Amino acid sequence: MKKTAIISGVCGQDGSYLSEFLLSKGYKVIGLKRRTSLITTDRIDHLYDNEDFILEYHDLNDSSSTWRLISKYKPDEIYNLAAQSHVRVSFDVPEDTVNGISMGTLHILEAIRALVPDCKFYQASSSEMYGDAPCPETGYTEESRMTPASPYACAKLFAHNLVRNYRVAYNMHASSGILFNHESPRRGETFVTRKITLAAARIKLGLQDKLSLGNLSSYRDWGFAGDYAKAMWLMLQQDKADEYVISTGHTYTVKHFLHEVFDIAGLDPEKYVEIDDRLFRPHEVPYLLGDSSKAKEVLGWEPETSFKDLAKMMYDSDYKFILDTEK
Ligand code: NAP
Ligand code: F7E
Repeated sequence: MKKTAIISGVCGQDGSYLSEFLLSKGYKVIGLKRRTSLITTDRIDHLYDNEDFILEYHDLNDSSSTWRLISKYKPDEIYNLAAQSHVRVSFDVPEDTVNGISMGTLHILEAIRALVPDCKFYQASSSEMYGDAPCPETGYTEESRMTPASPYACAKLFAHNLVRNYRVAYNMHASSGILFNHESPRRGETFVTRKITLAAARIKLGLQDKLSLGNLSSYRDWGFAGDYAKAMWLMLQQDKADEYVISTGHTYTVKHFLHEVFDIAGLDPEKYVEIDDRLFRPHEVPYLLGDSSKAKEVLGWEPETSFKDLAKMMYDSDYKFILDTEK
């Protein structure tokens, strides 16, 4: 019998890669999307013809939809990827961000406990939970101190703790992946990597002449989203639920990413980049480096895409995209 998996936030970057991955493994995938005034299914449009891919409306802030869908499909696995995931925006809409992430996760856990106690659960935790806590030389581990630095990160830490609590209190198979930044050609256009690759492509094609950025000195441990989707699945295939850091073990500044991409494009960033104070955050996360030794040892997971390959993959894809759509 086919396994059934529910993915919340299916229209997002990770939802699309995870859907492809689970369908390739023979799952029936129930993708949950929320109602939006414009169509947001671009990343999953190519999956529509697959009879094992079903879309349903859901919202993290509507617990009735959570309970109804879990009751209807009685899934074997649930991947909770939905979130207002933009850290800077979480300072502007803190209540919506925090409610969705914290109460949305609580409702899923409660529905699993009541309706499908054997269902395995994955929570999309985040490296943002470490905030500005001191980083060990070899990177943050599952045991490192967490001092979140945004409403988004505070809510993610609440949900992370809740998952651990339900795992222990009710013996639920509930795991958290502490994923460090992961990017791809499908990354949202307002995250810094995609903003840079899109701008470089437009500048190269003579369609843009300025790129406004905020803090260029923060460090991020950037991996490829396609590699990280596999790690989510691996966590739910273990006998015991647990929490795992998923990262590359390399960290670079935003400035380094900018130069990498502009070098690929044959452009000088000094000519085009301007710093806009409005893009700085009230509380910045200055340095993120992950130590994913536990994932390697227990899950057999390792990242497969280098920083340079990721930057090139994203620039090449955006160059083609802009050429096809705007030129
Ligand atoms: P994403 O592209 O922003 O996708 C998030 C999805 O959640 C979107 O499809 C969004 O819908 C949906 N969503 C937002 N608010 C919702 C609500 N109230 N109810 C239902 N759905 C809602 O994010 P991602 O990069 O794929 O990340 C997936 C998850 O991993 C998120 O929880 C994120 O916080 C977490 N995470 C991401 C990273 C990373 O580097 N990418 C790292 C660690 C953790 P719309 O399409 O309608 O906006
Ligand atoms: O910022 C700096 C910014 O928005 C990265 C989310 O997926 O990963 C992501 O969160 C850095 C920050 O990602 C701009 O200040 C400079 O230091 O691309 P970002 P993020 O905040 O690290 C984590 C793991 C998640 O969980 C989140 O969901 O880049 N930066 N100039 C800028 N950032 C943006 N967005 N735009 C700029 O113009």
